Amino acid sequence: MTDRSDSGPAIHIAWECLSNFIRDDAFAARLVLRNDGAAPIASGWTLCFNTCRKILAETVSAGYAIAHVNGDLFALSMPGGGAWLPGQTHTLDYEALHWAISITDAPLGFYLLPAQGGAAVDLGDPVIAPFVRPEQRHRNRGDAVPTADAAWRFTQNAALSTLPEAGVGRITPRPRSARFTGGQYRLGRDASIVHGAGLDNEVRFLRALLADLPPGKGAVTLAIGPVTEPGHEAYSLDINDQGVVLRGASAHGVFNGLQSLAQLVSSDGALPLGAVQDAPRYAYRGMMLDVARHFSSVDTVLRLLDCMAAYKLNRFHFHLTDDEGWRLAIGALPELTAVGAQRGVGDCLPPSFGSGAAVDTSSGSGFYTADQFVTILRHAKARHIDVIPEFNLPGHARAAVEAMRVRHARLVATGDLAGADEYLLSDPADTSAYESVQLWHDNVMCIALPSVDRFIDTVVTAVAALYREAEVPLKVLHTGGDEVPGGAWVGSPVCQASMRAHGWTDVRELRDDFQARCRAILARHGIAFAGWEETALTPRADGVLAPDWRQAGRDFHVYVWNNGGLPHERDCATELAAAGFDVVLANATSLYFDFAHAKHPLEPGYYWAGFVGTRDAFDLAPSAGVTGLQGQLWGENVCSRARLEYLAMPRLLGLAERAWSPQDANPDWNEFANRLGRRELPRLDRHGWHYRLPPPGALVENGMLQANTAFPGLGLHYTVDGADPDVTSPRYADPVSVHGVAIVKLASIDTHGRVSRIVTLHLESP
Ligand code: TNX
Repeated sequence: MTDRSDSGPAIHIAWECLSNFIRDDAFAARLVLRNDGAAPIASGWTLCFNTCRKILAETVSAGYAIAHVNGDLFALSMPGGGAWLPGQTHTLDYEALHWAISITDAPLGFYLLPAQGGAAVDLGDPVIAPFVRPEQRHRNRGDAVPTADAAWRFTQNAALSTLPEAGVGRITPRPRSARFTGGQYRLGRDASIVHGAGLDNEVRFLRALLADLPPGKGAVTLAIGPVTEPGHEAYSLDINDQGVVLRGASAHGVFNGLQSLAQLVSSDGALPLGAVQDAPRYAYRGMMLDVARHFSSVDTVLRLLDCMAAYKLNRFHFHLTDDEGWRLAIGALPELTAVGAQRGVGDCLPPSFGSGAAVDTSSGSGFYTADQFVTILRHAKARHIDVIPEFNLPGHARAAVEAMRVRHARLVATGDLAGADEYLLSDPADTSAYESVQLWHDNVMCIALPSVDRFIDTVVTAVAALYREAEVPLKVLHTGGDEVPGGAWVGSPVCQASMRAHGWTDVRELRDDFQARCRAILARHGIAFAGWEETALTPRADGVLAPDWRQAGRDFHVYVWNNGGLPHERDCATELAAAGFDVVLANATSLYFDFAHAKHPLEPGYYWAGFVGTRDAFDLAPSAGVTGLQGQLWGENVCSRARLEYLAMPRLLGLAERAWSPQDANPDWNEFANRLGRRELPRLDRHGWHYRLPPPGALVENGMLQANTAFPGLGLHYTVDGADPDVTSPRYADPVSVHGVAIVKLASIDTHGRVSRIVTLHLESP
């Protein structure tokens, strides 16, 4: 047995939201900290942690101090306090912005910094008190959004019904036309493949598909040729008693048809006789993954690409850099990953989002080597997915800024002053005071420095070389451009000198010039410019934001996240498209898949623009003139592969349906919900996807338990003896008498026995 005193300090941490009703835009919280170690913790300790909720320093209980370090990192101390004795508890209250109604709002990633510079000790996340009282469950007194509890879900699901087999589409996203005539054709593992030129890649996918079937014959023909539907992604699929003929307008069309074929074939090789004619509604059907806030391994990325391909998504927006991480090795600038891809206590970036003090084990550390990045590009290419890399400039750039500061210091120390300045991204004399949305104070590049242009050119050159190595064209590079905090640049002597020299009076002109330089650098490399909506909007003479006509053009790709966010309820995407920009709709209210699926304390994810259910993506009515749609997986809460998959799915299918399927004034949610419950979720189970299993809706009325599910067909099990449900528990079909029962527990269960969040109903004692 290990003696506790050998294993270092142990601190039990509990956190509770006391109330969101203290004011409209602040809440009160309590931290309870107990020294569970055998030894006292010497006076002068600091307890650091992350929280997305800005703590108001002046509200902290007397005797304690909580300082904002930077970003989401805070430091709690006890100025003048004595040693922290074994068994001793510190209880302190504080207030913070804006509210806390879910686990995502709790602080996390605690670590102890002992006095006198001892090594940091990771303590993990707190025990979070359940959010039960109204003042814990709602953002403020005026928050009328109901909690997504069992009764609420029951009402939401009540309009759904189980459709007859023939009423449920077989292909997702729904194709333009699919007619099945009855009868089957059987494909076996040894089926013959006849194909034309240029389809080796598609033949490989077909072989892999056939390899999963039982032994047997059959015939599949793959060809590139004319099809009835328009566009290079179109395909036609004919299944008759002679075999399968799949024709695509291009290899990509054939690939799309293979995804449909894979959905049609059952595990015994049976295919329905019939014909499919299909083509996408939008050219751009994307997913964005942010690997900066939390790193995702190569395997996790490849899995996401596989899933995207299965649902005919064709653009992967790879958010590679942000304040909290730079994830791609750039040979010429080793600090970018040596410093910028590591988080923890040390010569690297500070812990964020609970990533902890230990650099090596931190979920905030990691990057792709050049070879790994090429692997990702090739994997995407084989699936006809274009990878759009994003390097976020000039804000959201702290990882790069910090890394280049370290590089600067290294070269200054060797006396190489010119070399030191070569890639510096910040002005050492900058006194600008600003705070970004994510609470950083130093995350904006000093855009008047020529070294910033050199940096961009060096990075773009390196990235272009990786694309060449992967034999993939680099057509578009996303430069971010979002959320630059007001106040940046105004205190920088370098920026001020540049503005004087050009006769500019507003930092806006400096920024416009920077963006023009960026576009020129990209143009020299033959790459089109992309950015978030901020890059395409500019204030009119009256100060109101509007599309920047000077920049408009199809080679300018703008990603709209704040649709409706222009003043006067104007539709930003429509206006930008009308102005001539190439617009991708990526709006927070329907397509931010980092948001919580529903308003529930245990549902992970942000919700600053609302809660986003699968139906929100499915129901989206895209703005006129857009090139396509994209789902966003911002990474603050993507702390593991399981979490990534939980957040992505099944919303990704709602996105795919809306982006591919023909426009439909009345999208049939019931049919789609049946398709998910009966076809697609079981298919995802076969690949071990950790999609979100919706907890059942349930209520008890007159002693009868009634339950339902968001996706008809999904297994719904219950117990009445207090045990947690599993696949062996009774499966709910019809209302059940629960007279005399004290506790009912329900869960959705997938075809492999994976259990959703458990729903517990405490019944009145009889
Ligand atoms: C806003 S909207 C961001 C990201 C965050 C995200 C979290 C936009 C372009 N930027 O930096 O990760 O919200 O939901």
